[in-house]
Amino acid sequence: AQKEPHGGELKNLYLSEEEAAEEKAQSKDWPSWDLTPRQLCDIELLLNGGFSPLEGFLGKADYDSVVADMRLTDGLLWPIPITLDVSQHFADSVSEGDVIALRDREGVLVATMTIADKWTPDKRKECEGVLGTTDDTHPEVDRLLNHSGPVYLGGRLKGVQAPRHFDFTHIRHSPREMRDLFAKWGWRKVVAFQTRNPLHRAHQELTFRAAREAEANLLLHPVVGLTKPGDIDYFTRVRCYDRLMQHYPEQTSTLSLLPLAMRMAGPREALWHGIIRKNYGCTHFIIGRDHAGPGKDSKGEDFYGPYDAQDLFVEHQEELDISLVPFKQMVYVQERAQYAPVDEVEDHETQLNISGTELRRRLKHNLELPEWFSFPEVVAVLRERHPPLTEQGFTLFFTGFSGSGKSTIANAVMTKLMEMGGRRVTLLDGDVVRKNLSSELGFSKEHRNLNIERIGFVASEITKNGGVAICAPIAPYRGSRRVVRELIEPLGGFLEIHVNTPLEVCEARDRKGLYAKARAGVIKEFTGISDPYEEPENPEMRIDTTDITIDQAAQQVLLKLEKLGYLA
Ligand code: PPS
Repeated sequence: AQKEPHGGELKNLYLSEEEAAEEKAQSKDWPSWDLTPRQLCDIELLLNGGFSPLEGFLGKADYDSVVADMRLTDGLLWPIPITLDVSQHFADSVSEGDVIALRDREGVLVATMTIADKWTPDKRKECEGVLGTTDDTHPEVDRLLNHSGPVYLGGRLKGVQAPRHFDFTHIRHSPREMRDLFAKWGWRKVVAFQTRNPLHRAHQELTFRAAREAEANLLLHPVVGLTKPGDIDYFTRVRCYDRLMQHYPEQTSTLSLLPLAMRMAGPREALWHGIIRKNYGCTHFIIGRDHAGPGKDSKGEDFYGPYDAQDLFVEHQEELDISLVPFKQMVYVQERAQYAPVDEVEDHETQLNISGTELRRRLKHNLELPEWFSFPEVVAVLRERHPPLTEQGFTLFFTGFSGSGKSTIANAVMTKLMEMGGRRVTLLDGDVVRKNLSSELGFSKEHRNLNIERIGFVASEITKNGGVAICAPIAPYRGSRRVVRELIEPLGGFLEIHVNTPLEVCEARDRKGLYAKARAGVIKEFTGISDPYEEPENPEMRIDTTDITIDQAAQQVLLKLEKLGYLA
């Protein structure tokens, strides 16, 4: 017999086909809520029983009890609140007892919920209780305090249509499907490994040992819902896992993807992960160093101790009814040419380790990654995803007064890049953009910001796909320049270049005669004359064209690109 799910019964909240069709027909006039990416993850695991015994988003009493005591009101252990947060506007439009339609982003009906409770939670209290902190460098604190809806709705769910996935469908399983597979394969003991990172030899070693120690089969169960902001995208990770699977003995191990939205809640999250794996039919769960850790707080200290998660798990081991397989950090011992737990390394031995940060650095600069660290096939996938800087896209964002020289320098830089070859370049000059993208816009603050955000969007797409975008608008407002930077930096290079030729010089040049018209009041809201320009505080470069030629200015930009590593 397989391990019982949490609370004794594996839930399946989906209606039968006929019932679902009926529910869908009735739902047309019900208030509709579009689920956020995070809520879509939660609802998938609620509906398919991954979160058994929950039958919907938590009501107020269960929520309060989970936050304070890690338990549902019936006493069952449940460490993480699963809540439906909505906007004030939507909350005001519904009442307890109403049935609402929950839809995905395309409007497809996923489930319906009868509202049992509607309340305004104390989010700070939730942060303290669940996460042990209100420091918003913690990504979940940030989400709760700064981004989530102010009102929670709780109630039972009726599943109509499972959230749809078009990727990796052959390795996505519900708890029922997973359990059936284990039964079919004759896997009685299964140890689960949770991860949100690419796996290297250290992890493989650790999972191997865990499976061997427990005399169990292994389920690699990586999270592909939402993980820590900044993590490697899951498409890349899953390709890595797939390559890695070839290095496990056949018949012993399998890979399945878990659409979980992580909270980075450390110890409490570890318990939750264990419960979910139990629902998937696993008997053992691996917890290593700093499980589901959110990184460092605003004072540079760890939010949770490295082995707090293991300790809390041990405390609740019996109730959890899934065995902990604790692990210390694994390091490579040079003299032994083997991996070992860090506390088993002798003083005279040399331990080697490549951190995540160091890995990213080496990928960025196309430096060697030794075989002891990872498998060549895995490294190849990572290199494909992180091409060296010479192949990565970037944006040059020139900003400055009209007549400062930004368009001319931008043009010169583009021409030189074309001459060098090997790069695809798009020039998004102020005038070009105003003609093709923003022809209906004027020069109010609102319109200028809209113009810059459009430029930013186009530049981000170009950068993402490995091209070079050269932008040269005035872009007088810090806020919209920051928006553009934040949009592009995660996708490739971003260089803000302040062409800080003084206003007097620009006005004296007055190449288009605009300054004269602005002084005469013919042109209103003219930047520098009758409209503000907020100076960049930390641009990557400043160029004053008062005393240098365009050629010299363009050279400065190229030398900067060379220095940063973007030119081959
Ligand atoms: S912004 O603020 O970034 O949206 O401006 P941008 O798209 O770069 O457009 C600036 C060009 O429009 C012409 N122009 C004006 N500029 C500033 N203020 C006012 N009121 C204005 N009216 C027209 C001007 O030619 C700018 O071009 P450049 O190349 O900068 O001289």
